[in-house]
Amino acid sequence: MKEDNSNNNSVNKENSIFATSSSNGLSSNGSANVSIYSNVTSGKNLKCQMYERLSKGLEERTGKSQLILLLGTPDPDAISSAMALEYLSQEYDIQTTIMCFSPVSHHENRALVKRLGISLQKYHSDIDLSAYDFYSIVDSQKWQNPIDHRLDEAGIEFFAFVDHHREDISAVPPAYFVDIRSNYACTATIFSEYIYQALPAGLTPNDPNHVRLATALMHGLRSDTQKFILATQEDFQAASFLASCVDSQVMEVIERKVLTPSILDMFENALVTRKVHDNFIFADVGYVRETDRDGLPQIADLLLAREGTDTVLVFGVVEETIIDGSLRTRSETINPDEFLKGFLGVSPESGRPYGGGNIRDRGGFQIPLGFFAMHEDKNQVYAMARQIVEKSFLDYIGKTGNKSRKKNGSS
Ligand SMILES: [Mn+2]
Repeated sequence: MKEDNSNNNSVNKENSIFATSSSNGLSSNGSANVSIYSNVTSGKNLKCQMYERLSKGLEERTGKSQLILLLGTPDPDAISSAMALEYLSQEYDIQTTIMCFSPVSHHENRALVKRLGISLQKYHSDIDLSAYDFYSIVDSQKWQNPIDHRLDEAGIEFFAFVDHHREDISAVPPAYFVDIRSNYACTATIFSEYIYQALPAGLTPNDPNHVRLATALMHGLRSDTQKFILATQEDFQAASFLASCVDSQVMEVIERKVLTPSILDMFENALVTRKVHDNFIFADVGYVRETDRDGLPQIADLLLAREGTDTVLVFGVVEETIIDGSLRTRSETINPDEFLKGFLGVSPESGRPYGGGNIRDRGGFQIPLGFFAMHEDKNQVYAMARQIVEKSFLDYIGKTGNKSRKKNGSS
């Protein structure tokens, strides 16, 4: 496992895509050395070398302070990956703060955080970022984040970007270390491999830190692979490496299905408002608090269980300011990413699509109410939001004008 340091980009000439990015202006050590590990199915050597590169980077930052950013709603894959990076960083006396921008709302994620004593710092504009030397982003399709400009101003270096998503990887994140493996089902697997490299003696069931880490990573892995249905060979290998240290009792508690009273209320609303169009269900749940936002995909899953239904779209208005929706499908023909981008289009302000998803079974969308959120009559605002979403949806599936609302009975 020899790593040629300095500015050598040719770690593996056969399998990987490597790109050199110029310095983002934040790095103190000249031009960043960026590697994208993509579509690699073989090459143990490369895995070693990616870890070597990461650990060398951490070593160079010994004693410094790191911020790990979780973009979007923190999920088990992101949380466990951040824990693993924190663990690897401890070896070099690096202090880590894991920061998120949305609250942890899904029951499973709250249980994960609580049971394993994970400390997540919710971002607030009062937080003094100058206390940090560098930042990393794990498990995110995007590297652009809500505090880009603040990090930039404070001169905080973009250190690592590690992810598994299949989105466009042509825009290389301007980080010192980039590892994107689109042939993996989750980021937890990439971090399990780093841990494997970092611990030649393996994980020890007697070490509480190892048990905590292995349990979190296994949960991240199970969650992103839908309990291994989507798992690749690499994911199974990672799971087998973690297995001996997983606390199955904790895992059982974390994965226990619980619906909070407010999510049951949302479900009740969804049952009342739902409209069935052939194998589609369209439903809305009313106004939703941000902490209950994660209830939307759970409700979509519940409605998807209805016989004869293969696609569900559920939305609500979160914190009175944003229409937030979730799509679930088991249709053979619907590609959620295409569907959501097609039916909602692109935001004229940001130039980005309102929604998106994976190609298989799930997606989501967010439409800010903007100016209209200030209107006093909340019922009217809600009715308007619903009308717009529903009309676009019906137009898109070619059902305009067909009001086949079913209040009770067969559906
Ligand atoms: Mn993930």
